[in-house]
Amino acid sequence: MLNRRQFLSSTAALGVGAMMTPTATAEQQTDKRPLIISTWKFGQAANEKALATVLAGGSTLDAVEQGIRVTEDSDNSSVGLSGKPSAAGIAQLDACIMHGPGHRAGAVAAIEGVKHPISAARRVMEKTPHVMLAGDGARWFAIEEGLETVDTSDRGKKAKAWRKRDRNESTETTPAGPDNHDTITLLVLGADGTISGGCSTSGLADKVPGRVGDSPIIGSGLYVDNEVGAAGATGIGENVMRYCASFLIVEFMRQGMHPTEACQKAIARIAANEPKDKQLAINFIALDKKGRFGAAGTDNFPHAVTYPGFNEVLTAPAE
Ligand code: SD4
Repeated sequence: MLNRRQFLSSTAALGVGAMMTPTATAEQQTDKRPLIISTWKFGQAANEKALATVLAGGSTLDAVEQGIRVTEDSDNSSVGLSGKPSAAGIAQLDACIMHGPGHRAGAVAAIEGVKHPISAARRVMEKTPHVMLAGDGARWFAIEEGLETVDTSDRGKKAKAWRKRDRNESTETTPAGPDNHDTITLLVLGADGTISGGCSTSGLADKVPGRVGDSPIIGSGLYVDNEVGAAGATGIGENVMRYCASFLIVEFMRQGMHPTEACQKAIARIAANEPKDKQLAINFIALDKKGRFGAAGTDNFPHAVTYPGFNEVLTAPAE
């Protein structure tokens, strides 16, 4: 159950008229399917594609992949090839996908020059006996699979340019800077109770080449348990992956917590272990098998919620 502050924040984000629309917001629950939740305002376009995919007969897994591809295609600074580069001037992308039935998962980490890392992650899950491929091997696999790639032969030139620049001129080296990180994480609950999820990111801007964040790590940036629900993260991966936060949220939901409460509880657990003045910059979304959904963040956290008849960006107030 939401407290009054959370409820007001959700309804304020909807606008006055929208308070009269099918109000999953009062209880953050709906019996409509598919139910889709994703991170940030840019998640709304991804949700719309995910919804259209299911309505056209696609699976929840198709919905995750097609939805996330929209964000990977869009011109933004934190997902896909338009994402801000690593310290060596090259975008290294992380993504994973998970499908509840069979507890299946696939991931790619620090992959370069691949337009749709989420599709590469799905191929890893479906076409290999492995869960994660990284770096050059992941790129090689994506090329073998015929996925769209771009030329990366200028990486040496880019790295050289980076070494020459005045490093003090960049503010992007601050890991918690406002525009240097974001991730699309998207969760779908289907009509038959199937749950799928995925996430995709370029990670932190100016990261040390080879750095891998939480996003492709099953249990950290994403976790799906078809009996319980799913959770996903965005924010500074180093503050998520040391706590297996998405797994933790699903386990809290297994104990009966509402997804919102489970996300809040994960933040509280992490914050209690970290220095008081540390900027955590972590945000979580979750949904459960009953169609309850929620989010929480250390800052005000916009997230997109979509189901037939409802399509809004809600804001979870800072914890
Ligand atoms: C990472 N979690 O690589 C990602 C970045 C992110 O909002 O989501 N930032 O650490």
